[in-house]
Amino acid sequence: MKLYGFPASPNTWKVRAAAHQIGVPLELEIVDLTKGAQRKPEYLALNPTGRTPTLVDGDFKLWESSAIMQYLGSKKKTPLWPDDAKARADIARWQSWHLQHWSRGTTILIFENLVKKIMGIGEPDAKALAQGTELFHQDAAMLDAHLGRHPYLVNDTLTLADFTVVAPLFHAEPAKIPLEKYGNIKRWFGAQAALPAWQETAPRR
Ligand SMILES: N[C@@H](CCC(=O)N[C@@H](CS)C(=O)NCC(=O)O)C(=O)O
Repeated sequence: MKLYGFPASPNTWKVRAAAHQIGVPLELEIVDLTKGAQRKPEYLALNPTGRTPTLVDGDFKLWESSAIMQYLGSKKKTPLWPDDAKARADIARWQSWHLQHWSRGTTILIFENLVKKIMGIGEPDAKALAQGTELFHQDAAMLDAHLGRHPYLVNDTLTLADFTVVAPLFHAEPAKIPLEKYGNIKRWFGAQAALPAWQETAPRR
């Protein structure tokens, strides 16, 4: 299977880390977002949204990182995507929350504080930063409370939900994501950051 993606982006990194943990080999095809490769016709033929990542498995093309992770989890028996309807719904719940809520604040902070700097496209916008920070705190408070009661998001064990929700935090430092007061999130993040799956798929700096 081939994954088209950009290694430093959280959406690509988490798919590669989950694939590593599951034990499903993925061949990486780099789509250089800094050069606009996601808007080239040959890439748009795979993924008309012009975003990364995209999985290609034979003649099956799949975009949206959560769907890709679930597909990889179904390819090989794994505790990350247990064969149980309630556990799967619970994982899908956290992935949905990530897409609709958690990724909003974190994406703004990553874009304003990190992407703009790397791309040389100007200074962070104060209004956007304030909005991103407010959204982040709203969601972080709930996440921290959940992680105060549980070591992981679903069934007290590592699943695709953790791989999904933790991903933006790998850029917490340069993106100035304000994690300071969230001790439970920091403990949970630290446990995952120590996994070979994340370390061995980390983008080369
Ligand atoms: N909901 C999508 C989001 C994909 C996404 O926004 N990818 C970013 C990189 S993290 C991208 O390709 N951006 C390029 C662009 O928007 O031009 C997913 O989970 O796969």
